[in-house]
Amino acid sequence: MSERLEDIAQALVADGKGILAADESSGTIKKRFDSIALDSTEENRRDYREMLFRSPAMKTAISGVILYDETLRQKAADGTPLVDLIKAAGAVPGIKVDKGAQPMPGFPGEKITEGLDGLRGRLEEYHKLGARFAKWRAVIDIADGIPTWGCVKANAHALARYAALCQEAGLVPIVEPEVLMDGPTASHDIDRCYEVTEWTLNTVFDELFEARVMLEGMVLKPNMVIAGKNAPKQASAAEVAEKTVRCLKSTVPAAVPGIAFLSGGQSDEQATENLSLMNAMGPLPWKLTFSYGRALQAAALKAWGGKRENVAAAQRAFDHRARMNGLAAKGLWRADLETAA
Ligand code: 5MM
Repeated sequence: MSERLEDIAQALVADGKGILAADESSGTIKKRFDSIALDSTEENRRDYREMLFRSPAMKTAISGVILYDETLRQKAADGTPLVDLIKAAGAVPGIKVDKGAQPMPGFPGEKITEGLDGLRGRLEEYHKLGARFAKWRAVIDIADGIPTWGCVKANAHALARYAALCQEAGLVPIVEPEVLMDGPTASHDIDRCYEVTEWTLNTVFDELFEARVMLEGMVLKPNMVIAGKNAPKQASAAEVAEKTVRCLKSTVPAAVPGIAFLSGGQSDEQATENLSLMNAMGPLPWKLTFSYGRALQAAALKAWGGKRENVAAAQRAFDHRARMNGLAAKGLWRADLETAA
């Protein structure tokens, strides 16, 4: 595979494919396993991820996989490095490199993502271990008086510093500024989400420009423009699609090859439907696809339940969601395909 950043970025947003976000940190994967009453041991985490990476849809619908540090170093039960399973499926291995969102001093209720110290050295090692792209997530919450300019600016600046370091190391940066739909309050309407997302993305692209990040060699991972999960009035899929595309068109330069959404707490089908509607609105200046964690994995995790005898059923569940989202990335998903399956 080409080592050019532009080519890697294009591969990540290849037609009908998207990214599997499997980079849950130790705390998050524990929460996921708690939901199926399974201990979060190193072996269980390995078995779960190996099951996903060996699923048939990896070859047809998944362009890349975002891993956590532990997974990048892990071997499958038969001794094959998990990274090699991903490559054998024709997908690109990636790595989460932020150290998580921490309370921002002086800004009650807001967070700043940490992890820039020593990042250059870590990226060099991750490249040697086979990663060809990276991910950094900034978290922006919406509540009374929140977000503040200080929080938006600091997070955008960190994203740009991270992206520049990635490109220096030969890794495509996935730039993820997530405006939360499921934060502590989450009662905002879709128009407030539009306003905050537009503000955040404008600030992020200003910072990327100032940090001399090559836009052709990156992928944006934003939230959709959507109401908070506790909002009394939820927007229709058509409204989410229309407002998201409008917001992105007014903030994301056409030089960016692709945009891969996070699912953010939407239901599996909602995340698929919204993406499909957006792609059906084309032509668009960039590819629009998925980089889902929960919306790709939830059904598979439940079907698996931590039991070896359920592996085939869990892989079928994962394949189905990956295939539905692959269709959505081309604007070709239909509700009846869900029930037909
Ligand atoms: C898979 O979850 C990722 C890691 O989260 P933590 O660092 O909090 O453990 C997360 O960044 C994820 O990649 C994105 O939020 C997309 O996942 P969803 O579930 O929102 O599609």
